[in-house]
Amino acid sequence: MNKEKIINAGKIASQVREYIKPQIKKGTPLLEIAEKIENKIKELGAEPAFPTNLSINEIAAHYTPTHDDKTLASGLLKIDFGVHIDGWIADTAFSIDLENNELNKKLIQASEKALENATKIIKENSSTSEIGKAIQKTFESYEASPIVNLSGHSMQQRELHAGITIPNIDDKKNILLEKGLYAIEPFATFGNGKVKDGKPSGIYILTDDKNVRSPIAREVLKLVIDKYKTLPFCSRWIVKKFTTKALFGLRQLEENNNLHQFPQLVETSGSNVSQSEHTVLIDDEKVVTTQ
Ligand SMILES: [Co+2]
Repeated sequence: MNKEKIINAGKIASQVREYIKPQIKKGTPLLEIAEKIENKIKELGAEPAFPTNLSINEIAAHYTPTHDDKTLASGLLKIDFGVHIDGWIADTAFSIDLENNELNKKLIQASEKALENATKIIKENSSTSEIGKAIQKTFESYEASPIVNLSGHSMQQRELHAGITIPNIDDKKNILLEKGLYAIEPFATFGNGKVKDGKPSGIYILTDDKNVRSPIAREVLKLVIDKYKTLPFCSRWIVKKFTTKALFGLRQLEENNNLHQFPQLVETSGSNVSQSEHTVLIDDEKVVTTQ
């Protein structure tokens, strides 16, 4: 692990969060918010670790604006973004209520408090289920439920989900955490507490670098292999580089199984979802890198 790069990525993520927060109002185009976040990350000397997720209400995750997106910020908005320096990732998220709605506010308090409690207890050798239990208990005190099929995750260089799951419930698996880099991300709802796949998100990840026929698909594939490698990217970034003609290339790459496209994740009962997230480095000491 490169501790210096991990810490710096975390610092940049918190700077970007404080920069964007006051600029998000009801009616702000999501496209503008995403571009501002991603441009600021680059201005501060890092790269986005994945496309900015701006998910509204019952969409829990994986909404990123398309190149021509017209959606305006509203409702319970989750802002989830990542920063990387040489593949070392900081992953952070926060939620905003743009409706002055008491239930939305309560959900946001619940996920913030759950995150606070989880980051307090996480350490080397803590059990993943204990962390999940702390999150679940916090939610119960707000009469909210966790999204049981979304969870925190370990991270490695250029690997956003590196194998270990940090659940938002007591899943009884009791995996003991080693030194490493972890994202904790409680999602709260008053609904069913489960997400299902929704529409395609325009967020992709490379799954196979095998050859593809069409020239534009080849060009896109080369960029993905060289630039994004094993990290997620989106159609908006590809269109920016190659114009809209690249959308055909993306479709081909998906059909040829070079790329996996993530679906949006939607709460099954259509209820609003809040999310809070920090990245924690567990080394000789513990550092919440994105705080
Ligand atoms: Co995450």
